[in-house]
Amino acid sequence: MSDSSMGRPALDQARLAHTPGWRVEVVPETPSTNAVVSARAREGTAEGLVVTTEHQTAGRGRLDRGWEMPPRAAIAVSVLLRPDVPAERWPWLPLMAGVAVVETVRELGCDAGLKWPNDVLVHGRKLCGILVERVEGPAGSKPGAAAVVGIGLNTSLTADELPVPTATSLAIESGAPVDRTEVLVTLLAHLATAYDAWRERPDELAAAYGRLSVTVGERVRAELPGRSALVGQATGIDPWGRLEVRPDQGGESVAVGAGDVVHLRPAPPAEGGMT
Ligand code: BT5
Repeated sequence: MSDSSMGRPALDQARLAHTPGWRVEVVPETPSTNAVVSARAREGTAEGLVVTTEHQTAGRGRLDRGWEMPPRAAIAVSVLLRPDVPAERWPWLPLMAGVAVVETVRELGCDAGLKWPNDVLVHGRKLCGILVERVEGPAGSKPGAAAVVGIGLNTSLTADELPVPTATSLAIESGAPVDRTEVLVTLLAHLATAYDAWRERPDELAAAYGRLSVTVGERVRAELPGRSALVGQATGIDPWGRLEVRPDQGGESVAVGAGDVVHLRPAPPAEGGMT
């Protein structure tokens, strides 16, 4: 056992095995739970597989970035879904997972919100990141395409262990020890509920996302891939999960579907305008 995992309990595999609605597997160590579940998806594994680990050694972030976590100090989990939903609605999946995470940590007393599209923030610091990857089946095959929903949630990292200064953990926020198994069981229950809502009552999920968003209503700068940055007011989320931004310089609202968003301070009042 490495120094950092000393005194940190292992996940309770027996309890996880009885998580309603999911088939949970715990692997001692893996480069990436998303890579494990993607491989299983390509083999045709059915929806509902969940893979988690005590130690993820080469976690993947979005846009080829990395995700770091010390052993037993965080949750790295990936879930295999095969949504019977038109492909154009799949961009909502990361937002759906974000709703499940925020509802989980709020239930544990942590006042988190969602930065578009799916960073879970507490007081502006990142508690959790989400990476959803689409895995194609062999052409014409059943069961076809899958979505791998990967969630990295900082549970008991100490301030010294944070990989970046903009991160935080549940233990730092609460000042109390955190039971990773309990958090994971709660998360999987919220994920099942959010997944059902997304498939059957998308307006309900969209409303929940809107309530939990810390981006909608903010002034933002959106870094658009291959284009110049867009600065304006975030006014809402469209049916395809894109952030609607009303540009400062006027003109039509722009729907931002990819890229990074930075929260800005409110614009100064226009000269000669009302204060
Ligand atoms: C994400 O990417 O936030 C998605 C992270 C998804 C990780 C999960 S863990 C289970 C599953 N298996 C995987 O291999 N991945 C998924 P992005 O928005 O690109 O943010 C990445 C950036 O967050 C990095 O470049 C760092 O700046 C920062 N970062 C890295 N580790 C962090 C941590 N533990 N907590 C907070 N920020 C972190």
